[in-house]
Amino acid sequence: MAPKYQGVDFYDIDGLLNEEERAVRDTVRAWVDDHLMPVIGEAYIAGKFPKQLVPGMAELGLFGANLPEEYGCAGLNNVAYGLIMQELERGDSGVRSFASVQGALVMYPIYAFGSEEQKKKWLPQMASGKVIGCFGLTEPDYGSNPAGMITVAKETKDGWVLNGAKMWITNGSTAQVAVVWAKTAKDADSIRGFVVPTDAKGFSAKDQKGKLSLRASDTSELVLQDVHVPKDAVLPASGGLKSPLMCLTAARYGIAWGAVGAAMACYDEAVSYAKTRVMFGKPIGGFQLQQLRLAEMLSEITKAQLLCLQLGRLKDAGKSTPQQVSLAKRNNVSMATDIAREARRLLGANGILVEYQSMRHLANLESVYTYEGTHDIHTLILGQEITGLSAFN
Ligand code: TGC
Ligand code: FAD
Repeated sequence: MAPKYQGVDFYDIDGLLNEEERAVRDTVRAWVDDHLMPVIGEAYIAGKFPKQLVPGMAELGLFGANLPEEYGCAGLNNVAYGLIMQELERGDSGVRSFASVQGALVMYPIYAFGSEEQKKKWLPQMASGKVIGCFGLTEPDYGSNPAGMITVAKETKDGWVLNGAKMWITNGSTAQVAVVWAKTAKDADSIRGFVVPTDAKGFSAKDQKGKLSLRASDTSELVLQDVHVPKDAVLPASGGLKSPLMCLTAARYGIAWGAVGAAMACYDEAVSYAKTRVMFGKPIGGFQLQQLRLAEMLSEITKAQLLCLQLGRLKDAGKSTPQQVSLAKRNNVSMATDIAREARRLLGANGILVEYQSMRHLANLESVYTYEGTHDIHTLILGQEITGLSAFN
């Protein structure tokens, strides 16, 4: 099915993609236009994730799409996976978030650190969207510095008992399963991941109210009060802060691509508006000031697209580093936020309406700027890589 939307592609990046990558992108592109775009404005105003989209996303294989087919996943390469994230976020960051959390933050740790039994039990059900997951790392007092977490898991005769609270957890109130990170002793090296069914006694989730950003996504606080889980709830190969940080690298990679999608949506909206809105007797796109805006947008999007593609090729070759992922997340989210703001301004008063997209993307991108490592934290990660000196504390 040919998508209606043709995309921003000033440098023929399409020509650098293989047939499968293009086909995946076009399929998701058409699905976003047909199924996501008609409902997203209403979901955003209602402040709820449009969960009726989940079966369609699962059918297209969008959950954990770069994980192997033997576990019910699509087994795509990382460029195709990135293109999925780009197209989803062209629709809405909250919908991309849903897929990121499900795939990179819940399915990936089960795949990377889980036992064969855990993989067989959870991955096919999550790929098919029958089970929704959430990822509990952040705590009320430990956001950028998860090493300080106070959630604990105490080993007992027949399992583990978890106590603590997690904050800002995407899908927290809708998930059937949570990957919860907890200390098994005092130090960060003792951090381990636990697969916790959300109907376990002592587990509760409460939605965060009053969000002015990422409104079409459910965000919750998790409380774990004497939650008993069996011995095999621990992810056996997890150990130390490095394990959750590896998950973050997987998710940040998708976000770098996703941000390009949000920027593309805003650019398209701005171009179309500039050509049709007449003021002082001619389309506003005929004024130099607006052309500067559009030229800057196109330049930044093109650079970000090339950055993502090379990062994806490096990842597929097993050569990408967490620091390269940080650079892409930091650059692309900042770029997309700037473009969304400029597009909104170009649209004048109409730019503040939900019927248009730019303001929704702008508000969403403020969350994306903060989660998965704030812009500042990625600056410090790069600073450390460049100088060999840590400036975190
Ligand atoms: P540090 O001593 O630097 O590292 C501990 C160990 O981990 C290794 N490592 C990484 N490995 C893989 N990927 C990464 N990104 C890694 N960063 C570090 C490191 O080499 C070391 O390994 P080893 O073998 O020596 O033990 O740890 P630190 O405590 O100094 O922390 C560093 C810092 C500040 C960069 C890290 O804590 C950090 O990234 N903080 C930001 C927290 C964050 O991003 N939270 C996100 C929560 S989840 C979320 O937001 C989901 S949003 C929903 C959505 O995705 O849509
Ligand atoms: P803080 O760490 O308190 O930072 C506050 C400010 O201080 C920021 O500007 C930061 O950049 C700055 N700062 C912090 N440390 C330094 C430093 N060393 N040097 C200079 N400046 C510094 N978490 C999960 O675990 N799972 C999820 O599913 C999830 N989903 C989320 C969804 C949404 C919508 C949002 C907004 C957040 C989500 N998060 C999730 C949490 C997110 O990862 C954290 O908000 C983020 O890591 C920042 O933590 P914080 O909000 O506590 O900010």
